[in-house]
Amino acid sequence: MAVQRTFSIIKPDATNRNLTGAINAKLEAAGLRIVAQKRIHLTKAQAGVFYGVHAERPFYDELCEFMSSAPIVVQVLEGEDAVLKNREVMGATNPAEAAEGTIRKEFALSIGENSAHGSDAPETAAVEIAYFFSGLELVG
Ligand code: DGI
Repeated sequence: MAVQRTFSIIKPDATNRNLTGAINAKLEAAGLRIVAQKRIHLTKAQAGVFYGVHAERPFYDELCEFMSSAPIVVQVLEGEDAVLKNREVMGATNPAEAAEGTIRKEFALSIGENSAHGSDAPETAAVEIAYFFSGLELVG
């Protein structure tokens, strides 16, 4: 597997509890390199565009409220098999089902307030990276 890039978010529940460094330590320990990172505060409409694929789901409004409730840290991670590796470090969506040592097992509060986002495929990663970063901001 070649070097890949993926998109990651440290979500409001985690920034609120000052967990950015703790989460970054787990990402870096897994061999993922943070090649871009910034702290932003989304509007609800911006969160809605990002999660547009979930627009018909019952939790969509709650999700957009949550993602715009406090600052987030958006990141581009680079490494071998980065998409899958980041999904592994993040753990299952529901923290009750997340494996030991994962970000969501250790830090997530609930299935909604689950501390981290990671792209689910290289194609999604490219779209998500382009939503938040310009090429000049990616410093590999
Ligand atoms: O890729 P994931 O973040 O693991 O999961 P996903 O793409 O299925 O869902 C995106 C986010 O939507 C997830 O991180 C949290 C939220 N979500 C998913 N399922 C539920 C949910 N939020 C609530 N409140 N209830 C759900 O069942």
